[in-house]
Amino acid sequence: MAIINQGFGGRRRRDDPALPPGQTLVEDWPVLSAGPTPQVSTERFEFSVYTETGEKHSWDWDGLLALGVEDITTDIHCVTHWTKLQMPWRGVPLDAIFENIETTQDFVMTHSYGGYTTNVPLDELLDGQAWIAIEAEGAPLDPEHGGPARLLVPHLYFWKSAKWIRALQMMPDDEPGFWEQNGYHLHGDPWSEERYW
Ligand SMILES: Nc1nc2c(c(=O)[nH]1)N[C@H]1C(S)=C(S)[C@@H](COP(=O)(O)O)O[C@H]1N2
Ligand SMILES: [Mo]
Repeated sequence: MAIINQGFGGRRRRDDPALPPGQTLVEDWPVLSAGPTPQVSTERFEFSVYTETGEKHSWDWDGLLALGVEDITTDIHCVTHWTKLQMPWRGVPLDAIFENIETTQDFVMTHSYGGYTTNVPLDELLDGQAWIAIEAEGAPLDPEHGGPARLLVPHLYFWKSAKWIRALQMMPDDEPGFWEQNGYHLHGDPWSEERYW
């Protein structure tokens, strides 16, 4: 009789409909940072949106939270093949941030403390698709995971969820950010495996 050792293959849960193609389930939460962790205090924190008119819309920490914090439960998918299911987060929806912002431009470059950038189409940040996250798994975000605040765009690969978020810059055209200039896909949909280009 054959002994079938499911081993790691068993944990891949290949048939799990929540697992995008090529992804493997993790229970822990890996840290992936392209550089050192910037120390950003909530006292010094400022988040801004820059539009094509040169206008700057800014919020300090309390002003950001005053926009309204929501509970989110979502899966996250890293391009390095790990997926974490049903993570509890808390954050401010981008819908609240853009409520009083006028722009005709369709693309956003995100800017982080520390210099990281990534590009996302504006319409993929709205309608309940993205948040400025301030808590995960019931606690304030650890600095290594982007605390005090990071972008959370869970329907795209996790490199789009910029840690230590500082600003969003409106753009007329889609331009590559840090990883996109280094071979990652401009868009990054995990369900169609938009990993590299
Ligand atoms: N500012 C910044 N944001 C970032 C990164 C980074 O290096 N710097 N790495 C990205 C990548 S590739 C991934 S997979 C996730 C990892 O987030 P985590 O370390 O909280 O798991 O953050 C993304 N956001
Ligand atoms: Mo990543």
